[in-house]
Amino acid sequence: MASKKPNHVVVMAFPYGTHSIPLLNLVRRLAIQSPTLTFSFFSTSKSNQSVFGTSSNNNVPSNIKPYDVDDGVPKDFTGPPKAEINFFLKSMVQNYRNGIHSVYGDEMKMTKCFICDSFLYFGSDMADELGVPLISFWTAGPCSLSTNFYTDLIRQSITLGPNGIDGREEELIDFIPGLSLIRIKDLQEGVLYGCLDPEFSLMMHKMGPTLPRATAVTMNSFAELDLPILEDFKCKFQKCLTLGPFTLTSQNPSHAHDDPNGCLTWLDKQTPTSVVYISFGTVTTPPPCELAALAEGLEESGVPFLWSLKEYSVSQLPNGFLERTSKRGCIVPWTPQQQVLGHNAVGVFVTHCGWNSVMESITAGVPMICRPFFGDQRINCRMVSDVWGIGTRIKDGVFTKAGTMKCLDMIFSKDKLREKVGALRGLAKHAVGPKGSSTKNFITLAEIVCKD
Ligand code: U2F
Repeated sequence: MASKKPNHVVVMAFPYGTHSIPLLNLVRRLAIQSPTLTFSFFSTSKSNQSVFGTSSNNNVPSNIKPYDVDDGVPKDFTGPPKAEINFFLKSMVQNYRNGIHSVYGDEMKMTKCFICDSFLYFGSDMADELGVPLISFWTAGPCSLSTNFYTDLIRQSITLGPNGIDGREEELIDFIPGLSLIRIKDLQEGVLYGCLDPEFSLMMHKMGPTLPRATAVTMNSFAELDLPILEDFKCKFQKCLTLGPFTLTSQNPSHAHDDPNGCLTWLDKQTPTSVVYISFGTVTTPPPCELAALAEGLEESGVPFLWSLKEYSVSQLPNGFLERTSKRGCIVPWTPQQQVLGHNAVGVFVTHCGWNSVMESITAGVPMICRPFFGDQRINCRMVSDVWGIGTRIKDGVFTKAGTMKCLDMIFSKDKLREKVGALRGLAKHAVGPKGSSTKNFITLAEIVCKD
């Protein structure tokens, strides 16, 4: 740290769900562009190990340095993962400050810029204290950022009586730009009703007012997907930069080349657009009764399927299902999803609507059957089905045998959905092309982060 000019970028990652990987993808692009800057990537040891420690990520540029921050979990703690997150949330403000201070000491003045997961709202105070730019990175879509940003307005505009949202689930949030088809029941827990976790809701509520303080709010999306929402953000934030889809821009797609379970070889043997691909991301597993119903629907439909299913859930499938479907089904604990979706054999994606999965499905031109569970997934699902028209939600919100069969039949018989997702795929490719919106936005971002 002997250089006179500030040349350090402090990166603060949120260590749960699929947050660190897209942030690292963004930082990797910036680090390659600016080899004289050092990017210090702060996250918990567990998250850093999974992101930096895997073979697929070992070509991280040498000017990105991972550093661990305390996860707040007591040493002898043996409770569930949810409780671990709670320890993290309760102590994160001080733990990030301590972690960063232990690396920089008195050299904080060498900090040129902060790049923070938007969840880590306290990044704006840290950047202000040093008088340097803050880049806020939102790992989900513009739609869910909007409902988080407008939480107070939503609470003021919709007064709930003693019955909560009962009977009002279908009311539209049409007073927010771009959200005219979003219903009350699509909102994230904690915005107007429900509570996933008090600490988590508090974090999200604190985040909203800090966004206009960021020099730029960035996200893994592309401008053409959500024009009205992004137009509104342009008036509210100093800069709003869509930079994706990252599937098309990342220099080294994370775990894209690892296929230890032979999924791609299996797909090679299937006919084009015939396979149902199923995955519920990194956090969620449907309850056993829904897993069974989904399996029954797949079996009865007679479709070929590739299912990313955690090992402990396989025993919850109906008796004899694996044997009966072994000739046309492949169940594995992990797939190289980006490549799977990009394979011409895949015809539909059954998804929980995590944002990364939605982006990956759009860039691959694959329509979706949505079964959202929590957080932003319901609003993402509404965008997929009602706004963009590139998929369908599972009937009645949960998997049943009949509902699954109906959705499969609908997706395979309606070319319109496939055409629409194909058109969005074209726009996404254009966005990252030489004159595209995401390319221009990345140039703007690089100027903020890298300029002398
Ligand atoms: C949280 O979402 P998840 O991590 O559960 O889900 P996604 O955002 O869809 O990300 C899953 C990633 O894991 C990859 C897949 C995605 O990049 O390609 N993957 C894989 O490569 N192979 C597999 O077998 C299974 C998955 C949260 F729950 C969501 O609500 C948020 O939208 C999301 C982003 O903030 O984080």
